[in-house]
Amino acid sequence: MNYDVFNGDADGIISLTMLRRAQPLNAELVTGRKRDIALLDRVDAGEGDHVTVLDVSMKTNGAALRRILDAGAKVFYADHHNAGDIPEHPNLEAHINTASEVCTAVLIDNYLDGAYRAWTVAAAFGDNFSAMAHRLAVGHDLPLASLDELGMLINYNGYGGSVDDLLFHPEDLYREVCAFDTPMDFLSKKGRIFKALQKGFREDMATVSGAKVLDETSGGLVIGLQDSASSRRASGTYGNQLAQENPDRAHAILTAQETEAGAGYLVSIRAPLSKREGADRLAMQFETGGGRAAAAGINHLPEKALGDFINAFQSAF
Ligand SMILES: [Mn+2]
Repeated sequence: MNYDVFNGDADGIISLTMLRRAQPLNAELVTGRKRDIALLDRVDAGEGDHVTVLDVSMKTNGAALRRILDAGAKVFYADHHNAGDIPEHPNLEAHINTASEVCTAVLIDNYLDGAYRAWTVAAAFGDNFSAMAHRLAVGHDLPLASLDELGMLINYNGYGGSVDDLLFHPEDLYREVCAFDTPMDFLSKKGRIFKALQKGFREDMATVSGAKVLDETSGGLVIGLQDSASSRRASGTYGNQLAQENPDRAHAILTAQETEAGAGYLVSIRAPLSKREGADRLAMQFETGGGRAAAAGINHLPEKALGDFINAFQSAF
């Protein structure tokens, strides 16, 4: 049995597309929304099985990876997130690079000697590596604006509170994308899917652009979004957009949610683009917080902790 395990964002979907164009293989697909990254927990592989893993942290999947390797399966693993300790195991082929200017599609591009460069450029745009996308395109005659929009839209499709929120299940979107050697072919043959993503994106962004300002200072902006699928889909891209328009300002987007723990917010924090630090320290002051210095989040901020959060945000930025 073969398993193709991949993040449900642009980098994951496009990395697998390139790999399977070059090396066709029938495999069971294992994926989910962008934030579902503990994907190897769902794989029960052993002797004689092949597992390919793309664009999910090896640290998060470490225990499941060791279980699968020890059970005798062969694993090909390519990723750019925090890897933790990479196991020394004869069954593991690891392509890990956590440098800040690398995404998984670039690792696959290197592995395949640039055979699907246009896809790599779209994936780099989708993972928010615009400068790198432009560098990768040098010497290739590519429609950069279209590749930028396609990468961004596939990335946007991965955001949501559950797969039910998403316009396309990432597995279905992969099946549509993987039939094409280039994103230009995909765009000309599958314009319907591109238009559906464009339309959803436009509507979601219109919904969130009227959002409530909860706090505003020279150093930061805190935005509140209502509890809706539109908010959950658009918040990530909206945060990136606000950050690009105001690079010296920190941002927090609080999306209202009802959970078993009660009413509260899903919080996404972005440090200023011009000084990418402090987001993780702020998030970790709260029970369900975590993330990186530049971008962090809190899975559930109780309603009554909103004032504490705004105070902590103001002193952090
Ligand atoms: Mn990625």
